[in-house]
Amino acid sequence: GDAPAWWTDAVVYQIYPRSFADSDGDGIGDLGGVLAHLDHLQDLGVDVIWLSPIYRSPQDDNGYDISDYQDIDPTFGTLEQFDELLAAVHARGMKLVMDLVVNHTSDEHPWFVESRSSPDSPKRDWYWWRKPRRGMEAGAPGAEPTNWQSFFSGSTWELDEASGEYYLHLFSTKQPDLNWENPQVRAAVYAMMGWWLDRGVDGFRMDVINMISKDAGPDGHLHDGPPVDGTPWGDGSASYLCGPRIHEFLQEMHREVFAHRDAELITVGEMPGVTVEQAQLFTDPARAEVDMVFQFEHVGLDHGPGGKFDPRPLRLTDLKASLGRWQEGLEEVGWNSLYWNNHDQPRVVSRFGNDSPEHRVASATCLATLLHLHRGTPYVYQGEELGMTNAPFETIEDFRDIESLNHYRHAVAAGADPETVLAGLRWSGRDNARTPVQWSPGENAGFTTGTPWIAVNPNHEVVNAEAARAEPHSVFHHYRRLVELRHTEPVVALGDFTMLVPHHEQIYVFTRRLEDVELLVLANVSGEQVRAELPDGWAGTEVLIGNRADAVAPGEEGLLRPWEARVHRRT
Ligand code: ISL
Repeated sequence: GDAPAWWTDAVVYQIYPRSFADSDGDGIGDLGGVLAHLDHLQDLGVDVIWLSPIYRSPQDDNGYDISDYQDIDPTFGTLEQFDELLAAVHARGMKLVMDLVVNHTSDEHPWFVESRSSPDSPKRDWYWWRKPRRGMEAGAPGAEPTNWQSFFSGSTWELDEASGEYYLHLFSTKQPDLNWENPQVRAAVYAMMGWWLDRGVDGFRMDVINMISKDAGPDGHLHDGPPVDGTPWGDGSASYLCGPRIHEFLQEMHREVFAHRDAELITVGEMPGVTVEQAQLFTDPARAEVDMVFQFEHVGLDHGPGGKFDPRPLRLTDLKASLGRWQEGLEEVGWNSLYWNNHDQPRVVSRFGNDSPEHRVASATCLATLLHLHRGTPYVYQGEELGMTNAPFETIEDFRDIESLNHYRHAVAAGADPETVLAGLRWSGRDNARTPVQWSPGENAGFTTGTPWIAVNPNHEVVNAEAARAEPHSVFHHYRRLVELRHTEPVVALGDFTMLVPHHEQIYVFTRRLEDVELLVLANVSGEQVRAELPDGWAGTEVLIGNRADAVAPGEEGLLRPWEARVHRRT
């Protein structure tokens, strides 16, 4: 067949600019801060940097609400600075991927301002405008066109008083959904994407891209969804996740934007709710849609019946079953992306590991080893390579994220116990991932000389880049070795995957094989010592990488220490 795509042995590093590094003392990270820390990324060895949105934006959802796709928000810098950053990234042999947020715009985007100006506006149809429910007064309770609940609490519909019509917003009221049924919308988006590619960017991470096709029958009618317990709302996801035209739209985008370019680009579609079967279609190269998708199955395994703010403990067998199924499902066609963290998820060392001083480094490196030895393209989220933890938020005033603040307001108004709601936010809130990157043990962790927009985690005195870079057995150096391994051992990138002992609740074991090279990955995902005999033929084999400085002769004692992970190699 064809040579494997360049991104099969690449590692991507995600920057959330607001929280990465501040260069001008306003307390908010910016492009100057990114430029100042490129050495750190080059030392880590990553191939690609994905920048969360830096476009002009009112920052209602930290930049995922865009009011100008072709300018940089003054908070982050200027287009000139962006060009400088892009050149610096390229000069270091890395690539730069932009966040593409085109399911919705900001309500302050000129397209929406024009659309809202009148029902007769030529851009009215660029968004989803609907009359009140039949026979009901605009604004009356229950008069929303459908019962859908927003991702950020409340209805997905906001009434525009002037016209008496509602507009759809799956996320905040300031994030109206674009109407992809309208060919002008699609053409405008493709032109904008081409503008960035012409400028030299190397691809896109596509925000909630499986939500752009809504299931509106021929008459444009949208349907109610099943009720969501404890709310007046319904779950509309059947009408907007992987809707009827999603593959058509992505194929068209590929044709219009990517097909005629011969640069080495990368596309990854963020797709909440996507199944393995759907992902096979999205990532089959023959269909020309996207290179890979972010799936959400493994980050939902510790959600209780009440959703993400209703936590329950993870069962390792569930995690293995899920990731194993994705490995198998995308073995023949398509490709996996691999991640524990991003700007929407709590920190993995606090979530699936153990962030106590005793276990933090071992559990962070154990989880890293597991993820990076799967088949797929790994994504490292800023601070993950330092073993950064969740934050000690106390009161609701400590939170900044619109999702958390809205959830608190709605839940408490509906009668929930505020302490219980806060406990859920502390566990799952997105702000856990958004506290400033901890560069040094000094003031504000070296993030800013001003007042940080969200509090720095006090554990920066111990957990920081300066300390991690100086300590050979740190989380940072372990990540660096894992990235290097992917570049030097073809079996890590391309080998097939076989899960072993799927029913064991503490150990995670699998093999990878490419021609005559075979790897055995063995990890104790618990804080207790466990018995783990090496499978036949593995005794005495070379240990490629392990996460314990005091590694004993591999496997000879038949024990794995707490959070121990090892990769054996044989030929
Ligand atoms: O964390 C979530 C809310 O519970 C996710 O469902 C999240 O909203 C979903 O992954 C979509 O995320 C993306 O689009 C959002 C933005 O807020 C997120 O930061 C972004 O990653 C809207 O643009």
